[in-house]
Amino acid sequence: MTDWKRRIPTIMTSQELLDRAFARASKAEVPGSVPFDSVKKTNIAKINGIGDMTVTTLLKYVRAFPRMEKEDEFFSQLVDVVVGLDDLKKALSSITWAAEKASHLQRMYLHKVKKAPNIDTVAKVTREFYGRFSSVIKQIEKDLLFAQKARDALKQLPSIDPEIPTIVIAGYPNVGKSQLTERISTAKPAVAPYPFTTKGIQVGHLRVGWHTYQVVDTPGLLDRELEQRNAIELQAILALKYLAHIIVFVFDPSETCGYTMDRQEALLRSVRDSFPGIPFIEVENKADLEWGGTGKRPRISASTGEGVDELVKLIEATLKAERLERMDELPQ
Ligand SMILES: Nc1nc2c(ncn2[C@@H]2O[C@H](COP(=O)(O)OP(=O)(O)OP(=O)(O)O)[C@@H](O)[C@H]2O)c(=O)[nH]1
Ligand SMILES: [Mg+2]
Repeated sequence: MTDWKRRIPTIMTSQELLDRAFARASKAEVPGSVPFDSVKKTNIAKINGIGDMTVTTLLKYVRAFPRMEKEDEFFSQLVDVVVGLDDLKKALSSITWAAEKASHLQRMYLHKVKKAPNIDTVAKVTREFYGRFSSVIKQIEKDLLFAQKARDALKQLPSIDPEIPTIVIAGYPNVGKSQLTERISTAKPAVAPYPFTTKGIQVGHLRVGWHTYQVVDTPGLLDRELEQRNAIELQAILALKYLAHIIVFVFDPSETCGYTMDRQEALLRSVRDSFPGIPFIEVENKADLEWGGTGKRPRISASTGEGVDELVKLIEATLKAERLERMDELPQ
């Protein structure tokens, strides 16, 4: 991922673009040999000022968005889920269209002003330019608004380094994934006592000895078919699919999350089926509460920290075993 995040400027509305351009143009005043000459030169300066400023700004917007063809699969799919790739492309191509149209009007009306035989015609032709130019910019009102919304959404996407081994924390909503992420990594995700607190992917780092790992907190998943998943859940699926070197699956046997263990177990089975070959670590969270637990898995408490050090050791050992396995696969 490049530095595009810093590059995308605030996208102005049609009205703001026009107000800014017309305000600047209203100050233009070019002296001439005779009044007719001065009016002509002044209006030429106004048309150029309005046209240049707006066209440059529109093209700057279009160029600031990342070129999806150049981005990796994970990123472009994430943008698709969060923003909608087709909608984004449509908005950007409308903005490009408006820039071209505006530039065309600018050239056409410059010519008309130059050819105008008298002051009245210059004024009339210039007014006509204002009208047509404004109408083009107003036509892309909704595209500019969309681009602004997309910009805000893109800026919130995490920066993920594909080179760093990545631990993805998954499970039902409200089981304590974010609390656990916060405990083991530098991430500071929101933790709250209701489902779907986490609405996007969050990334933190975990340092163990010489190694640094990425820890990715994901939105909660319900046990249901892929087609029924909403945009929030789909982000979790993308993280599992593209980023996970290891999946830590969190259970809440206290069921204070609001979901039964049966449903949580069913989700684990379906996630395991969907991502074969990725090592899973299953943990039972909220050990500080009064619950029996199943006795099948390590017990932890993301709240008190109980069992968390052991979990980190287990993650390390599992990733190390993975590394060795991969080295075995290399040609000798
Ligand atoms: N008692 C207890 N409560 C916990 C523990 N871990 C998390 N919680 C509480 O469970 C609730 C949900 O925690 P989160 O970390 O937001 O859960 P999540 O899985 O990230 O939830 P979503 O983002 O909504 O999917 C919060 O009220 C936490 O304080 C724990 O180990 N013990
Ligand atoms: Mg969360």
